[in-house]
Amino acid sequence: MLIPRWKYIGAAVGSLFTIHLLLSIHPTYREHTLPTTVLPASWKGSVAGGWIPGRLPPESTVPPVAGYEGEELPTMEDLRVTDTEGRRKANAVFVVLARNSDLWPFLESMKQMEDRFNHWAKYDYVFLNEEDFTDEFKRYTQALTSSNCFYGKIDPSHWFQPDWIDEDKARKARAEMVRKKVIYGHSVPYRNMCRFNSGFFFRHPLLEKYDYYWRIEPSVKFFCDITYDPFLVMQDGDKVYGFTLSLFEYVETIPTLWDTVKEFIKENPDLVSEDNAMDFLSDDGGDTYNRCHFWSNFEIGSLKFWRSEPYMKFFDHLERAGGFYYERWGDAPVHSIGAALFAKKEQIHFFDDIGYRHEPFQHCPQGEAHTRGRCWCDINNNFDWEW
Ligand SMILES: Nc1nc2c(ncn2[C@@H]2O[C@H](COP(=O)(O)OP(=O)(O)OP(=O)(O)O)[C@@H](O)[C@H]2O)c(=O)[nH]1
Ligand SMILES: [Mg+2]
Repeated sequence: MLIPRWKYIGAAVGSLFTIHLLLSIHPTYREHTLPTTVLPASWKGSVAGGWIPGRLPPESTVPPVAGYEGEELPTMEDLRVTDTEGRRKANAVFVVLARNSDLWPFLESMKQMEDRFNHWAKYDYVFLNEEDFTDEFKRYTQALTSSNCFYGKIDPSHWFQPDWIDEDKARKARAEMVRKKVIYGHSVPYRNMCRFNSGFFFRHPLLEKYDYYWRIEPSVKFFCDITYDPFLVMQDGDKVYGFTLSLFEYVETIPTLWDTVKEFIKENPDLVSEDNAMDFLSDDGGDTYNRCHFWSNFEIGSLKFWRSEPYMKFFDHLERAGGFYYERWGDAPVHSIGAALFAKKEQIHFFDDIGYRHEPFQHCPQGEAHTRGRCWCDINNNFDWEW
């Protein structure tokens, strides 16, 4: 028989336990009373940057990434319980082409990339410039990330207008574009930038050891938390080019680009992929270019693809035609045409759930993807179906 005093203690403990069970129905209460809350932070496996395990949506509520059927995508559980050292990573890097004067606008982009993705993904950065980066540029960029930043100078032959370009002809073309009010029509540095991005960035020695890159520009916005690794989507899905926005090119900047492309196709039919995305580029089976292109200020791509024979030969052909200086061929149509012709169409990936803005357009994920990414963009401001 129980001594009466023990009877009361037992009843009190029982009541407290029942109340605790009832209160545990509430997630906030549950989160703060989990036994793991007394463990040291390093044991809890929270992802660097302080994600609280209890706050992450359960894995079952995270739908698979659109277009990605592989089984190797890291689950929320993987992200929760492993630190960077233990996480499977792609051989990838952020690539930033910038002037020293781009420092502060670039930090805006970089801070968002770190907060949305790289604080846990921990990919390195490669910065490229035709001049030496200043100590100030290096100090403030490196300070924003715990990953490594590498700073490279561009070989002058990869940047400046080549000697064999007829400067008289190029000057006249620029003057004509100024008359037609074509954006950046006057600018030689802009043309250097387009040519470099089209055919040279992936040959820079600092990028040699990497397979994938993500291009970031100054003053862009990343609206949503990126809770999976887009580089692994590229690698595991054998993708070569990823985009978030596509639009039409200004026709005045590319009057002879498509004829030059058609010449190349005619001379090198075997280099064109059988299952290509010509239908994205042309509405009449390749006769004319419909001016569609992926907006290359956002790109997640394969460096190996740009370095492969078909694209290198293609770029050489465009380079010899001189259109980077006699017209104002942009790296966006050049990359888009390259990806569409020399890759299979399923190797081009739409990162639908990455909210992104480069003035004046933005891609804002819709519906469930907006909630899942905790996006802050206005769902009504979405360029997908405009133009
Ligand atoms: N080092 C270097 N980088 C440049 C130069 N011109 C442009 N860039 C970089 O190349 C990228 C594209 O240039 P932008 O000026 O942003 O071109 P855009 O996106 O077509 O035009 P905006 O609407 O002005 O953004 C950015 O990352 C720039 O920082 C240049 O002369 N030197
Ligand atoms: Mg830009």
